[in-house]
Amino acid sequence: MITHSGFIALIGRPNVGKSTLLNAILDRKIAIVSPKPQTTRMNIRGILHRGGSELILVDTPGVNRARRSLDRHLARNARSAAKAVDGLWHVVDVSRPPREEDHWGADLCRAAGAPIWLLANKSDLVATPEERMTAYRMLADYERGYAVSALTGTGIDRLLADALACLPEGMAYFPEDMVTDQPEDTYVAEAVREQILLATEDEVPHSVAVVVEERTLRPNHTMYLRATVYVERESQKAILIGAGGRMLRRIGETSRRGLEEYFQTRVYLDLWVKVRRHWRDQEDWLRRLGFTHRE
Ligand SMILES: Nc1nc2c(ncn2[C@@H]2O[C@H](COP(=O)(O)OP(=O)(O)O)[C@@H](O)[C@H]2O)c(=O)[nH]1
Ligand SMILES: [Mg+2]
Repeated sequence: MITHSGFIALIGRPNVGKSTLLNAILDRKIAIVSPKPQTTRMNIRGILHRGGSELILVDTPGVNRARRSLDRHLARNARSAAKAVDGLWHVVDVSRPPREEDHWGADLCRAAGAPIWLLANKSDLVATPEERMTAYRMLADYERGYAVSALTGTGIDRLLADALACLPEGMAYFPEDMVTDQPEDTYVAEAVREQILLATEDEVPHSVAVVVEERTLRPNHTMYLRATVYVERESQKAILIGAGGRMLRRIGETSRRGLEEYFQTRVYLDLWVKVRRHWRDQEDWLRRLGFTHRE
C-alpha cells in the first residue's frame, strides 16, 4: 500500500541531462536523449513505486529564450510542470560554469515555491564536483545539493533514498505497474525523432516533427507502425532521405531496434517524409502535434 507520494519537477537549461537522469532513476528509457538542445519538447512523467512510496518525476523541456511559437510553448510547458509539485530539482551541468539560462532555471524554481534541490549532474566529467558546485549554490536558496552522474549512476542511490524519505503522506496517483503517463504513440514519435536528432546536423533537427499514423498488432505478433516525419523545407527532406534513401533507412533501422526494446515485440516501421512549411510558427499545427494545452 502506498502511504507516501509526491511530484518532483526536473528543471534546467537544455542539455544538462534531465532526461538521462529520469531514465537512470526509472531504470528504463522513457525519455529520449541527445546532445542537441530541445530534445525534450513535452513534459513527461516517470513514475517510480518503491516500498510504500510513489515518486513521480516530471521531465521538462529546457528553459531557454523563446524565439518561435514552439519555443514559447516549450517554456510554458516547463513553467506549468513546476506548478503544484512537492519539490523541484534544478539540474545543472557541473562540468561548466553557470550561464544565463541556469539563472532562468533557478528563477523558475524559485517562482514555483516548493523546496529546491540542486542537482550537479555530469560530475563524472570533473575531478572535484563539490568545489565546482559552489558557483551554482549562489543561484537560489537550495535546501540540498547533490553531485550526481546520470551517465555512470554516481550519487543517484543517495539522491533517490533522500527523495523518497521526503515525500509527503498521500495515496498513489497511478497504478503500481505504470512507469509513465506518456501515450505509446508519443513514445514512438519521440523514438524516431531521437534517431533523427542523432543522425542529422545543423538546421534539420529543430524542424522535425513526427506523427504516428498507424499502430497495429499483426497476428504474427509484429507491431506495424507507420509514421510521417514532417520537415520545413525540401532541402531538409532531401537530407533526411539521403542518397538512395540510405539516411532514412538508417534512421528507420535504429528507431526500430529501440522500439522493439521498448515494446518487447517485433516491430515493422514504415517511415515517410513530408514537407510542411513553417510548422513551428503555426498554432494549429502545434496544437495538432500536442505542444499546446498539455498542463
Ligand atoms: N558525461 C555525462 N554526460 C551526460 C550525463 N547526463 C547526460 N549526459 C549527456 O548530455 C546530453 C544531454 O542529455 P539529455 O538528457 O538529453 O539532456 P536534457 O536536455 O537536460 O534532457 C546527452 O548527450 C547525454 O548523454 C552525465 O551524467 N555525464
Ligand atoms: Mg530532455
